[in-house]
Amino acid sequence: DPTIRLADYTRPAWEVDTVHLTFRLSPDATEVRARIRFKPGRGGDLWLDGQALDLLEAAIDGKPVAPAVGKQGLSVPAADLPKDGFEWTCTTRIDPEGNTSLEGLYLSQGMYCTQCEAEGFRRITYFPDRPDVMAIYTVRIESDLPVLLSNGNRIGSGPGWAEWHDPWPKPAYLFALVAGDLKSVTDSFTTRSGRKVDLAIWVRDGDQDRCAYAMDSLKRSMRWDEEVYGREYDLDLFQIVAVDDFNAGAMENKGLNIFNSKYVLASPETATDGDFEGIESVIAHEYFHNWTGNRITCRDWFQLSLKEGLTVFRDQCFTADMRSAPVKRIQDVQGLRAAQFREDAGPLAHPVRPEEYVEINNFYTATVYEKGAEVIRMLREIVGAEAYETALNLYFERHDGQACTIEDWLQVFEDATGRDLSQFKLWYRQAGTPQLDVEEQFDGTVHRLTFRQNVPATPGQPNKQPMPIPVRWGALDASGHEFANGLHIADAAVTTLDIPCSARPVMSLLRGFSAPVHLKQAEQVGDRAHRLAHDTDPFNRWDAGRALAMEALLDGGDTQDWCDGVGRVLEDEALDPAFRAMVLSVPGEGEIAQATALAGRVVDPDVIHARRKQVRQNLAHHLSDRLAPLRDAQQIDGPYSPDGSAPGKRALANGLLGLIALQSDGLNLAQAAFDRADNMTDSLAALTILTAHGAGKNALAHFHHRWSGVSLVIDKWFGVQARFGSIADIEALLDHTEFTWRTPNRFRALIASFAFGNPTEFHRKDGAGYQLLADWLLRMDALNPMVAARTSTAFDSWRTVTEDRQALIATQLERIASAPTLSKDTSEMIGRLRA
Ligand code: BAL
Ligand code: ZN
Repeated sequence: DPTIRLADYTRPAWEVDTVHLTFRLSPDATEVRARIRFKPGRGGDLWLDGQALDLLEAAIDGKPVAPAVGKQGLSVPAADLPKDGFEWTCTTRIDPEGNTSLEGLYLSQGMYCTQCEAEGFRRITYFPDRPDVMAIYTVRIESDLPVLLSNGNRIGSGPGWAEWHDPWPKPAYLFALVAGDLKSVTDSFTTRSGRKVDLAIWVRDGDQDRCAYAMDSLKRSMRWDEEVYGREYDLDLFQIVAVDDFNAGAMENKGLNIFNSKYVLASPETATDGDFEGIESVIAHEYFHNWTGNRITCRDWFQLSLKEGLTVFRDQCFTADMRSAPVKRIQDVQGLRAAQFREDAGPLAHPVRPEEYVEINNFYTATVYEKGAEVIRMLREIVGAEAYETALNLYFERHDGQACTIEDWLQVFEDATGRDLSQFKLWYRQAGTPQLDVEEQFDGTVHRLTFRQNVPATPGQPNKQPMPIPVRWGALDASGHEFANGLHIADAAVTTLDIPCSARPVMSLLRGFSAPVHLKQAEQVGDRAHRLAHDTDPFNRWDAGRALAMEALLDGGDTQDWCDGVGRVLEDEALDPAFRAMVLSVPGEGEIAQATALAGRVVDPDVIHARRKQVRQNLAHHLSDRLAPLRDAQQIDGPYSPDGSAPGKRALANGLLGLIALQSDGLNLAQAAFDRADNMTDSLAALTILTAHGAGKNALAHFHHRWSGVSLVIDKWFGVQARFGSIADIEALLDHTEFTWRTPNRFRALIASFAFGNPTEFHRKDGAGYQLLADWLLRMDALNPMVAARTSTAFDSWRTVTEDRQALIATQLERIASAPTLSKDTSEMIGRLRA
């Protein structure tokens, strides 16, 4: 049975004090010499994980040994081991060039690079590759390449070699090595205690002028963590390396973060406002891991959310502080609903702390990350901001240098607040998005709300217990004045809240999205429009508009109230343009599909597409000649800035342009906007609108010509066509000379954009979309299982679509499942999808 279970956890048999590694780099035959000092743990045989390694020699305390070597690692019987500890040495040979999985040590366009989380270190040398084994590393790199980097501080270098030492004990997943012909952009940061930290961002020659925003984001992150969490950086050097071929977004290796270049490189001409914001938040996220992840790490991979949920929560708060807090909250909830609610509603649903897995890479999910962050947000909501701070200080004090569990985390809160959090722990254990039904009754003196919660059954969890759901609320009177507010904790199957008042109020519930639940509030006619006009909570004001739109989208009903309300918000100059842009946007087809399924109806992507188009047309018609002047009013003077009010104005202007394009002659305006654009945000927005209307041919050709060779921009060119093209277009793009398998960004730009962003073609009734995805998953799986397995989640809602489509998908899932050599990653995912 390949399943790993939380319940089976045992302490390591042997622990590690120090690790000395020497790398002799060579593209297809790198030699790694390891000298590891073991000390007794629980005791027993020595087991060292190892995969795709050639073992050249091994010794214990200098005496050659011949361990039993298998595909997953090697073992030495306890009887052959000195009881008080020993030094293990071995030499392994690995093939970075042939490593297409991009886990372990690999070669990316001439640059050596590592990715060790979760289990990549075992592809470098034999090691107890588990996060509760923490050790001090010294690393020597031998190579003719000019730049040789590893974790910590450089302790020596000469022609063809460099040595690094990291004084902080760390698990193997935080090990990093980089070697290449790289250039650096440098700066420094002085910590609040007055220590100077050198900062370096390493990129390929020619990319230095696109690092300024990343560097600035890093310094702001370092300051913020000092000011808000009291956490100072703990080495004299912090380095970031940008690499084009990377499975994920970035990695928090101690002192040497490695980033997908998408989250480092930006200039106004090549990056959108969204890209800039993405860089700011990912730089912050990886930096914040230094304390939440590295100094305090996870005992085992089931505890992944201990570091990821907390670090996402921290980066969300950072962005909220840097930018507009309400807009950030709306964006985060949109993301949560699009990805996590979707995951939680289907066959891949799992708890924030999973209890079993086959391949841990399959659990770097929206549930572990984003729902994990929501759980911490709720915890802070329940205990209060002050107690949260006290608890966090206790967490850092008590657990610094340790590998911890969710239990340790909650214990800190219990000790700091005196609360019993055993019921709260259900948020970590129970999968599924709770549904919270609210009934309202006004009796002349009291408004009574009755909350009924239901946590749906999910795979392996048929029965659920009630969870504590924090509901922030406000009561509005007929004039929109807020006369009462508070926090209600719905912690039983049924709870009630009484609000004394003399007239029936309009209730604004779940303010700021205070819990990750589906709220079902049977509001009276006009209540939603009232809240869209007056709600003092910006999140709920936006959500009221969204709910109004969704009603029309689901039932093909009247859009008058919604159009009126949106129109009033648009013209309210007192409101932030970014907020107005969000009110203007119509829920996407994926979100409508989810709402359809939640209402117990069958999802027909063609119907959804047509409805959404109609609703947008209604809005364009309703706003008619107000659109152009509103857009003109968002004109920005001065040079491009990714900060301040400019991105919101661009978002609003481009949202309006999307509606203008639905009017006669509107496409000419979009073409003019494309021709005139002097930044990527406006250029890509216009290109997207033109392409969506089948009028993008010339603009696409122009865009491609202009950005030839700039791979992050060429990704956008692939992405736009993948979202709006036909299957034939996408097949042609797969044959394009610039389509490459080695670069996950390119695969995602084409295949994932198609499967997640082009529902009409993906769900084509002849099944061609499903077949295309299955073909390419199979091809990718042979090269890079992790990327293939992630992309397979495009099938996760397959049981909600029409029966004919379900049958077609079932055939493809079966075809993938019966492929002769499927990776463990993809095979686990397909198994769960089909269960
Ligand atoms: N630890 C993997 C990348 C991240 O979440 O930061
Ligand atoms: Zn993270």
